[in-house]
Amino acid sequence: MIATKQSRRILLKKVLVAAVSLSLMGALAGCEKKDEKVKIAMVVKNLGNGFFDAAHEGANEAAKELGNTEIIYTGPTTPTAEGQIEIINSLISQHVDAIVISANDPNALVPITKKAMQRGIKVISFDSGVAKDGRLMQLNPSSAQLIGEKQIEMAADDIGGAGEIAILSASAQATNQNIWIDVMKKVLQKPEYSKLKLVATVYGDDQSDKSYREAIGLLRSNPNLKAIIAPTTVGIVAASKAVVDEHLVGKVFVTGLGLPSEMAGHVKNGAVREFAIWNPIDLGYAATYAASEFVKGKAGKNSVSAGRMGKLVIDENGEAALAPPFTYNKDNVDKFARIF
Ligand code: RAM
Repeated sequence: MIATKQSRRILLKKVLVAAVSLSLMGALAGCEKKDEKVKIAMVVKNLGNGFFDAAHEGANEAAKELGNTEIIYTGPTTPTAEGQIEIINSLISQHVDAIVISANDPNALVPITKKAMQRGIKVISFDSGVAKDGRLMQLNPSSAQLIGEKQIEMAADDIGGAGEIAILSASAQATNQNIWIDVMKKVLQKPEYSKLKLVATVYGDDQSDKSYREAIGLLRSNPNLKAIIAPTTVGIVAASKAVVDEHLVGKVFVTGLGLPSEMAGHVKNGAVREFAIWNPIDLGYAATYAASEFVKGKAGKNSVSAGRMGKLVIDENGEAALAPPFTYNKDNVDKFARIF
C-alpha cells in the first residue's frame, strides 16, 4: 500500500516535471519565433489585375531586401469585401504577422481587421484604404487631391475644355476610386471647368468584361459624349477598347489611370492621348517594408521607414502618401511599358 502511494508520488512528480519542461519548451519556441520567417500577407482587391501583380513584384523586392520574410499574395476573384473577409479569417488562423490590404470597402472590413489586430497581426492598408479604426496606417499612392485634379485636367485638355464627360469606375464601394471621384466632382465646380458636364458615373467592378459593357453603354446612351475618365487600370483599357470598337477614335477620348504596359497600344491607336499613374511596384514595396517595420516594433507614431522609398510621414488620420502621379503619352509610354 505504502509502496503504491510512493510510486504514485513519484509518478506525479514525473508528470509535473514533464509538464514544466514542456511549457519551458513552449516558451523557448515562442522566443525562437523571432528567428522564424516574418509572414506578410498582401491581400489585393482581386486577383488577375496587372496593377496588383506589379505591387506584388514590389512586395517580393521588399521581402528579399528585408530577408527572412515570406510574402503570401492573395485576394478574391472578384473585388468584394465578403471575399476579403473570408481570406482574412483564414490568414488569422494561419497566424500571419502582418496583412497589407487594398480594401474593397472602407467600413465593411473593419470588424475583421480589428479581430486580426487583436490577435497581434499588424494590419496596414495601401492603395485603397480601410477606415482608420481598422488599420495601423493607410499608404496612399499620392494625394487624393492631386489624383482627382490630374484626371479632370487631362480630360479637359483632350476635348478643348468643353463637352460631356463620364466616369467609368471600379467597384461602387472602392475606397480609393470613391475618394478620387469626390475630388473630381469638386474640381469640376471650378470656373475653368464650367464647360465640362459630367453626365454619368458607372461601375465596371475592375472586371474587363463588365467594364467594357459599361463603356459601350455610356457611348451608346450619350451620343454627345466627348471623354471617358476611368480612374482604374482595368476600366481604362476596357473603355479604350470600346471607343475603338465603336469607331469613335478622335470623337471620344479616354483618360484616367492606367498601366503603360497595358495602354501603349491605345495611345498609339489614338483612343487615348494621355493618362496618369504612379509606380505600383514602389507602392507594393513601400507598403510591405512598412508592414515589416510594424511587425518588428520599429514603426513610430508619426513615421515609418519604407526602405529605398525613404521615410513615410504618417499624418493625424494615420495616412501617408508617396509621390505625385506621372503622366504618360506617345512620347514616353513605350519606355515605361517595359517596367509596369
Ligand atoms: C485598379 C485598382 C486599384 C487602383 C488602380 C488605379 O487597378 O482599382 O485599386 O489604384 O486601378
